[in-house]
Amino acid sequence: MRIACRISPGRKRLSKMAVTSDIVTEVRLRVQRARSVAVLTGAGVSAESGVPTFRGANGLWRSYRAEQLATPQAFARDPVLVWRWYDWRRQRIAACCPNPAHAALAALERTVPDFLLITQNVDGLHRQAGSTALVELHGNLWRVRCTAEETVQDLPAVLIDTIPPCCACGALQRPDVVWFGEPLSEAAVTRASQAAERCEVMLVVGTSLLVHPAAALPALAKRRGAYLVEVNVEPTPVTAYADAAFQQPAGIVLPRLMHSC
Ligand code: BV8
Repeated sequence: MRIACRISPGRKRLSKMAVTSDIVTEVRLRVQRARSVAVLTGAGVSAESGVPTFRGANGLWRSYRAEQLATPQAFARDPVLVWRWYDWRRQRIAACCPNPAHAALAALERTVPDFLLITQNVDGLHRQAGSTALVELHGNLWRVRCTAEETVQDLPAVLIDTIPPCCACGALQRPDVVWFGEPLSEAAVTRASQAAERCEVMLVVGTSLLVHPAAALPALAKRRGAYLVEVNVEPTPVTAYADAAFQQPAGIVLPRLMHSC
């Protein structure tokens, strides 16, 4: 199997095949020997499960872009429209299963003493695959939050009785996700930043690194001396300074990188 990959500029350029087996072996050894590993994932890790990414060709819904609907202003203006988008996504995701990339990361967690999976995804597929050392930076669309009392509850039913759902107190319930312009949970950001600061290896999987503050985590890890591995089907701002960059689908590369971990 050919994995298109590049290696940090300081390394001698070997033949494509040698680099492929050489760099895969190096990444495997780094991960096996690491006491502390952090992983940052984005929508690309769920792409092979059939979940639309945000900025890919199918990142549209009724010609809206996510940034137009995933905001408090859009919800205040038209809660029914925003809920119809989330309902559409929940129904799409309900038909999707975790893919080998999710499974590889859930298995990796069991072999690393200090492991944290930091995801920007709200689809719940990492949890479904068995990941438990997990920070969902942007929330989870299978939970809802009361707009008056801030109480959070699971809403696993694929078909929602009434849209928009209401709390027992009578107030609207919103998806328990972080919208653009809203602050992330301080506890989640602290936990993610501390993991980035102390990890020996960071895997950056399936994210365009356009959304902050998550996008700043790989540079933080690199500054602290982490060995940075990117898995993405296209280049991103991290590719230039990653120690290893694999430009193939996560569902193919991650199981190979985790083999015999
Ligand atoms: C905040 C939940 C402050 C909702 C989401 C600094 C600089 C610039 C801008 C800002 C900044 N600081 C803050 C901002 C503003 C803003 C922001 O970052 N804007 C961007 C668009 C410029 N950030 C915020 O508003 C954040 N809040 O900072 O608050 C604050 C403080 C105090 C008081 C008030 C405010 C909140 C951001 C969270 C937004 N919510 N989601 C929902 O999902 O419904 S973000 C949304 O984008 C998703 O969570 C998604 O995961 C995330 C990031 O996108 P990606 O995951 O990377 O997905 P994308 O489609 O872009 O890319 C997919 C990648 O996968 C691609 O690279 C593709 O090549 C690759 N791929 C595809 N297939 C595969 C693959 N790779 C491997 N294998 C494959 N098979």
